This record gives sequence, C-alpha cells and structure tokens, in this order.
Amino acid sequence: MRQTTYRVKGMMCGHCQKHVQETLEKIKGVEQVNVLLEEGKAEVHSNDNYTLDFEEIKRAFADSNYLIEPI
Ligand SMILES: [Cu+2]
Repeated sequence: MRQTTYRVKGMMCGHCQKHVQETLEKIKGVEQVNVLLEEGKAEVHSNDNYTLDFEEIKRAFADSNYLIEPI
C-alpha cells in the first residue's frame, strides 16, 4: 500500500472527522483512511496499482466545508 498525506482545513469536531473519513473512503483506489483531527491531516492508504486522482478528491470535497490539499 501507498500512503499519501493531505492537509484538511475546516475540521472542528468528531463529526467533521467522520465526514472527511467517509468522503475519502469513497475515492477510487483508497483502501484505508486515518483522519487526524487535531493535526488537520488525513493519511490515505491506497492500492499500489492505482494512482490517486487528486482532481477526484477535490471534487468530492467541493460542496463541503472542508478544504483538502496535498502537503
Ligand atoms: Cu464538526
């Protein structure tokens, strides 16, 4: 598995954390997600055979209150 870490802005509580987690889990190629609320980060573990499409991730967050960006 490959790990990519993103910065996530706008998370305030456990509900936000869960929302970000579930949004990332739906992205193609994603196998495991660990959202770090305090640090404002998300560690995404993905399939070695698939390169994550950051445009897809950005679209998934487009209508949310959270801003995700590569670190
Ligand atoms: Cu919240």
